Order: sequence, then C-alpha cells, then structure tokens
Amino acid sequence: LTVTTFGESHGPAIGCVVDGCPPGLAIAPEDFRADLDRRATGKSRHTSQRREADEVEILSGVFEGRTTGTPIALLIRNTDQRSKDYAEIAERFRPGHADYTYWQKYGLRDPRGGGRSSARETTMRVAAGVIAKRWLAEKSGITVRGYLAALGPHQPRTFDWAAVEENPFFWPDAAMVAELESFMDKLRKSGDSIGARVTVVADNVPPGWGEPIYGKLDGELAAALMSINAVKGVEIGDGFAAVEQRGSEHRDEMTPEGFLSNHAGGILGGISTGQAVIASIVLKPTSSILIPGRSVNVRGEPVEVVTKGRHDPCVGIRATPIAEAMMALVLMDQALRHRAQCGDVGEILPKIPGKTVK
Ligand code: EPS
Repeated sequence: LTVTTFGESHGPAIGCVVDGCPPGLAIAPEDFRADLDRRATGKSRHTSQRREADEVEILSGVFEGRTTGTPIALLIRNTDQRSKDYAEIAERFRPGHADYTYWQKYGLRDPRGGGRSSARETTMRVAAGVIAKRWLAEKSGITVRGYLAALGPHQPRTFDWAAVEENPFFWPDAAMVAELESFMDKLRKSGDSIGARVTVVADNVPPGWGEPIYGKLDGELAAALMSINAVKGVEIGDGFAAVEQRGSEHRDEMTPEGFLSNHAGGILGGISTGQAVIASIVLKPTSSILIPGRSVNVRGEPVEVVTKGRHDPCVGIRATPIAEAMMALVLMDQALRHRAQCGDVGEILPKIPGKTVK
C-alpha cells in the first residue's frame, strides 16, 4: 500500500492517492465524515477556529461504491484559507517552525499559511486512514482507536474508552475534562501553547504481521507516526519507561491461557504477537504563538516574530484521529505484505489469547 498527499493549506485543495487497496471494499464519500470531523478545526474553542467543510470527493479507484483495485484519489477543496500571518512571515522565520528548513532546502518562500508543513495536510492522512480502518475491520475485525494520554502536565487518573469520544480532548477520564478546559482557557489567553501525548491501540491484530529485520512493524509504525507534523517522540508499548525496568519485569510471560502482560506493545522482533499493538507519540507545543520570539529574516537580520493566525494552542488535541490513521495504514500495508509472502492471514500455532493485562 502506498499513500501520498498533495496540496497546500492555503492552496485551492488538498488530496491524496491511496494505491494498492484491494478491490471490492465498499466506500462512499459519507464514510469519511466521522473521522474527518473528529480531526477538524473549529469543533471546540480549544483548537484553531478555521472553518472547513472537509467534503471528500472520490476522483478515482471506486466504481458503484466499491474499490476497483486502481489508485484511489481523494480531494478536499479548501474554502477558508485566509491568514493574518502572510505579511508577518513572508520574510521572517517563525522560531520552532519549518519555515526555516523549507527555505534552506528549497530556496523559495510560500508564505500562504504553513503550506505543506501545515497540519492541514493531516486531513488527507485521516481520509486515507478511513480506507485502511475499513479494510482491517472487514478482513480481520481489527479496531484502531486512540486517546490523549497527556495534555501538558495533566495525565488521566482513571481510564474509560467510553469517555474518549465524549469530550473535545479525546480524554479517557471524564471527571478531569473541566480541569483541562480551564487549563486550556488560561493557556490560550496567555498566547502560549503546550505539548501532548497520544496513545493508539489496535485490537485483534493477528500474530505474524511485520518483517523480521527490514520493514519491522514497529520500525514502520515509528516512521509513519514520526512523519505526523509536530511529533517529536514515538514509543512502542512501554517505550522509554523500559529504561528503568528489569528484564524480569519487561518480558511478557506466556501461558496457555495467554500473555501475562503487554510491555512489548504487541510486537516482538518486528512481528505482531497477537496482542494489542500499542504506540504513543509526543507532540511538541505549537510553534506559531502570540508571544513574541526572536528570529532572523531571509537576509539573516535579527527580527521579532508574533503569529496572529488561527493556530491551535495544543496540536495534540486534534492528533488522536491522525495517529489512528497512520497506524491503520501501516497495519494494512503489513497485512498485504504478509499475505503476499505467507498466504492469507492465518495462525500456525493455536493462538495464545491476546489479552492485555495492564
Ligand atoms: C495550521 C494553521 C492554521 C490551522 C491549520 C493548521 O491554519 P490557518 O492559519 O489557515 O487557520 O487552522 O489547521 C487546519 C486548517 C486543519 O485543517 O488542520 C498550521 O500551521 O499547522
């Protein structure tokens, strides 16, 4: 499976091409609605107030409601692409932003919003992910879902999947939502931004997906998740907490009744174990903020930069559906590769139950 996106945040449209999806999968423009709305701006006062309908047009690869096996092209027209930042950033580099590295690389400047580096691009990742989620659910009963695991200094005190879709943060602890709202209100008024952590979990992934050395499932997941705007860290399973663990604690012991833990995040040796596949990402605080920052302009002269546009005080708040999409796309790709080499998805040994014991 290959996926690419095109378009700029302030250009006429954004789009993607999903190539390699098997034929016969039922898909219609309205199937993209739910996930695109989960990711969209303007759904609460805690995100950017840009208003986009995010209406998907299917340009190719689908006939009479089913995928044909040919490249699927999706298009979303931009409708609210205006910015207060053009003049401010036309010749200056926003500190912490990709403006500087794009300019060093290409030697050209397109000050219309973030262009390709804008989080707007992630809309099409979510759209592509809808196809992967559907295919995975239909073929193997796989679900991919995520939640916000930390918002700045806040961490959930209890965990309930049912709470996640009931608040604008994807937060699994309903009792803490008011606390988060007031934290974000104060932060937004201060003109600053904050980092976050998102965790994604895929259930019902069969054992055996992933390549053992090159193209490891965890390696591909890490690359895909790291390619999301603002991601600065990726963990699989216990991730960096393993630094302080002993082998006797970290290894997931097996019994005929199942694994006794899932520190590995459902992947051993680059291959899925049959347990839940778990990955977390860290998103940096948004670099476009109202607090003046020192920088340089295209001539190397010192300047001060303030970004006044419609920016997210925490990009992590909208990142849950994006991370789910990237995990779903990687899993679909690995499923197809596994099928190509090893035949249809199957289990050689009787499956060790893949329960997650926290
Ligand atoms: C973004 C800046 C803002 C956000 C945008 C991401 O764009 P604008 O200045 O045009 O309002 O609104 O997010 C989206 C449009 C979206 O759909 O996610 C940035 O610089 O990353």
